Amino acid sequence: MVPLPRVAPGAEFPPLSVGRDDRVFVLTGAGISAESGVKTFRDAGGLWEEHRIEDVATPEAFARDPRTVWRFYSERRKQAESVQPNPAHLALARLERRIGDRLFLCTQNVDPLHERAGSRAVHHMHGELLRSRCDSCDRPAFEDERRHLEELPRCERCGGGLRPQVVWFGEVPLGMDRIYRALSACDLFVTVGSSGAVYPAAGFVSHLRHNPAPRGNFARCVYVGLERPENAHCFDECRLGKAGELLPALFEEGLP
Ligand code: BV8
Ligand code: ZN
Repeated sequence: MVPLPRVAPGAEFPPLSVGRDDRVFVLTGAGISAESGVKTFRDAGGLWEEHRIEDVATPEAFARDPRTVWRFYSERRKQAESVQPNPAHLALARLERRIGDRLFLCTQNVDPLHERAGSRAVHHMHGELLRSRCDSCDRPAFEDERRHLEELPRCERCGGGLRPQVVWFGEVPLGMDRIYRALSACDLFVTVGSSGAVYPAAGFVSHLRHNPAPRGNFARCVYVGLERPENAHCFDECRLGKAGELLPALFEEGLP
């Protein structure tokens, strides 16, 4: 029986200690970018211009009405130009500088804020807003900050249609094998700012509940965010508060 999580304001918890051999898996969601001015999915009420997000962010929607989908992503590309990382992103970049490849930073976000904060190894499991790829040929995804509001963008190589390099509902997230390898090796799992509504990301913590780490221990699972997530019961602790306020002091100072 998994004990219920301790749910309390983040300030009531001591910093997380990270041992010199400990491996840390951090999963971030839209909540980490909220203080940078990027709308979360919930704040948008799951809506964008009277479309349900699940209806705009699907391959079927793109096949049916690529202009509306490109408008949705072009709006977000425009917003991405002016947003800056907040103290939460900067805290994770600092953690990477301290523990190097013992940190696996996996984000559900398609914004570039972790990179802008200085994080070097970021795994975008749902893709990246500022990249596009061809829907017809195997040309690799490429940097593309352009907004496509009128004519549909064409691939220079084959003339096929371009699409945003993001993972839509119904599509397989990127690098799942890498993710599960990092999950099964971690001693500490932290989710920051995710409502725990979208799978498989929301299921990572319960995967850890049922699969011990190599040294036989079970990873410690900590949630940091404004409100209890839907998968709160899988965590050991839920530290409530804003990511920008809690992350800078989340990991014990003077890590090895
Ligand atoms: C897949 C890219 C098979 C595009 C995204 C029925 C039941 C269960 C599952 C399903 C089902 N029917 C279908 C499914 C599967 C489906 C799914 O989960 N649907 C949901 C709607 C039920 N999932 C999929 O289709 C996935 N693919 O399953 O393939 C498979 C499975 C396993 C292995 C292999 C193959 C693909 C999903 C990816 C979709 N693409 N993004 C784009 O961005 O446009 S998802 C998108 O929504 C985000 O990337 C993110 O993942 C999700 C939003 O979630 P959050 O990040 O959590 O954001 P949210 O707004 O919800 O919450 C914000 C939180 O922050 C809140 O809790 C809030 O309190 C907190 N917060 C706010 N401010 C702050 C804060 N916290 C801290 N500080 C603050 N200041
Ligand atoms: Zn092409």
